[in-house]
Amino acid sequence: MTDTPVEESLFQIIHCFHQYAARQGDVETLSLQELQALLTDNVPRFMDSLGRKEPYYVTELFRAADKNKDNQLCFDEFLYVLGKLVKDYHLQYRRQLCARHCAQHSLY
Ligand SMILES: [Ca+2]
Repeated sequence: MTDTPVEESLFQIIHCFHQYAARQGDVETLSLQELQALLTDNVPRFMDSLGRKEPYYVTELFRAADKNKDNQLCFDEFLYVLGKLVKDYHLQYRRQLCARHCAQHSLY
């Protein structure tokens, strides 16, 4: 059975988490440096908006996601970051839909 596009995307996200988690230290968790690299390499659109390239942004995001304060993000904690990513891309999707609708109906 072939994966659906959504299943494929979910596997890609999980693979991406493990690929970066394996770079140093505990292979099941992300350090701050690993999270920084994961975001910079894989979600440039997210990082380009709202000054997220500032070092403090990823540090704050890491701190907020690290619920047990062990200075590492396990996969469950990473879901907090993923939630932020999905919300951001959903917003961009809605903006694009709106822009397309306005262009089709000559609303500019
Ligand atoms: Ca943690």
